[in-house]
Amino acid sequence: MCGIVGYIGQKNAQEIIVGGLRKLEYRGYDSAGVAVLTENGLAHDKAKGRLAELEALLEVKPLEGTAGIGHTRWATHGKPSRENSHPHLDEKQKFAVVHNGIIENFLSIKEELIAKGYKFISETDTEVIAHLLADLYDGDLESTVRQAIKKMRGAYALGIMSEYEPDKLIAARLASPLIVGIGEGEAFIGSDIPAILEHTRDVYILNEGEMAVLTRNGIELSVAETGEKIERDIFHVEWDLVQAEKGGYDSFMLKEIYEQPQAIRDTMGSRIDVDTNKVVLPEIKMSAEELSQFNHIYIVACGTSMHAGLVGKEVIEKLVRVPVAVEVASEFRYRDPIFTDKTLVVVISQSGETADTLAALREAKKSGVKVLAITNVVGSSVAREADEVIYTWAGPEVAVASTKAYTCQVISLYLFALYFAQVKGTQSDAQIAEITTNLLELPGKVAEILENPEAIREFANTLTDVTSLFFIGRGLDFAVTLEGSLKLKEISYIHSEAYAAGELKHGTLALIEDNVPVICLATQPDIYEKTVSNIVEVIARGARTLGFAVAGDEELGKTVDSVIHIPQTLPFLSPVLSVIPLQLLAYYASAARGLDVDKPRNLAKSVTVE
Ligand code: HGA
Repeated sequence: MCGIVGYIGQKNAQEIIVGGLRKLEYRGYDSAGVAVLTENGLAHDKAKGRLAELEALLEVKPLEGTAGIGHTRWATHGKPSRENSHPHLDEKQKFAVVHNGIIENFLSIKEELIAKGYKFISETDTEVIAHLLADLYDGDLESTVRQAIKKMRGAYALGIMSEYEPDKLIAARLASPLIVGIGEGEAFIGSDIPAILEHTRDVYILNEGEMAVLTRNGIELSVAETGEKIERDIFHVEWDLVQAEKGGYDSFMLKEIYEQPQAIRDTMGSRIDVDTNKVVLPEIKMSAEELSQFNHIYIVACGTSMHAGLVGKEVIEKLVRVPVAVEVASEFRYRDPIFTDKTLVVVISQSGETADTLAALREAKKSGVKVLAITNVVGSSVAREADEVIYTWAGPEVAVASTKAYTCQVISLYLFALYFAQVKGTQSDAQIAEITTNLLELPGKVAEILENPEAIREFANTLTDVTSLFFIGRGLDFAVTLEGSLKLKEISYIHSEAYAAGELKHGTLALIEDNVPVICLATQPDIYEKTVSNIVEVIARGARTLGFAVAGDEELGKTVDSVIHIPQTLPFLSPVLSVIPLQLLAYYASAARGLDVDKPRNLAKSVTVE
């Protein structure tokens, strides 16, 4: 997620914090704020929009002090606004908190606090932390933070300060990155290295569930819940600023590929109730009756989002038995689609500003049809204009070629399909539980694939002189090959086509000749043998084949030239796994050709023109 900077020392905290936030601007954000301990106690200011808006306020009314915390927000819970931006403070303004991530159980904590009389002024999940600290405060900030952390579930990187203990900052993390910087008589908090690189290159990298107490005399690390002290080696940062912005990866795309386990976890987190194993979507405002009357769905999107929609179609049809048509937005908007009062339109857009998707949404709404949006950007045009929104909590995506947004869109479509199935009663509780249990295992399985990129890299290195290649698969595998092919085209400029394996012999097979690479997905058991027959057909024409099979499949390797296994899961969840090596393949093919992976020619991140 976005940016945290904290400082305690001898210098002007506001200047150091705002300077650090500026170094994090490249990640994208919608608002910013800072809190400083001044002579008159805890003071703060915040503003919607660019950092310059905050700076203009601070110029008029500077916050004088030598300890403070700051934040650039990229909204997940509540629209971008001054009220929702961080820091968040308790009612008496004694505690200030900045937070990256999502507090999954914030609603239940909020209800408890409201029952005790606490008043909330924002829509965020983060605000609960400030009130919780005020509620739990026992005269010792450190132990209070530990108690608060025990109550919170989800993902967080936190910067905390209190007027009661002015010579201290607290940093804590679970599943969101956080570092503390070591200085002479000063210490820093940063969500990313660039935030503090100007001031120090010596840092402690906090691990899961760890906490740091920063004073002007030093930094103490401990296990957040127990207080057990931790000894940690200092990490000396050798990176320059550009490398640091990419977290040490060669490109934003690779960084974002590797962020997928966390992004998927965040997107599912609070939406799967681990006690009941059911999906909860409190953001859906329409009633169960209203939702269950839909008997026809259009999924409308462009590019990668449309490919996510193709997976969604299979999943919704399988779980709910409601027909789904997937439409390219630029076509849909002009083609007079058939709407009835039982039609639901689902639009998908990473940025929420995709011009064709937005136009399609407006066409649907003009006809009185309900629209559900799946988007990554809170408060975007698509989110504002749709009747219902499910946010993908993928975090900001910088690389033009979308990766983590795609997997989170697919996850959101699974969640929607399951919720729809629950409402319509088309799946038993046991079936739903089996699926949600398997969904929760996906982040770990994605991480497993990412740990072993070597075989993919080797194959990608053989593609430097290739001018054309093919992807084949059936059913859900075909949907994934479309995305794999698009990714390869976008960033490696190699011509590629994804084909439904059974369609090949109706024309495209004529293009297969000696040494043409064909990437074959065979992860779907019900059509496995049919797919293998098609693979054999391309091999007979001289194709060089790379196969993808599910772990435990010892057969495919006997047919194809080389095989890569993905972990086992329910077959209809496999797209989230099988797409990962295809993203890596595109990345390594592009890198091997020496291309600019993050900024492919002719393309833009957010397509806001028709
Ligand atoms: N969930 C919090 C924090 C989001 C974030 O990480 N922003 O940078 C919110 O919506 O404010």
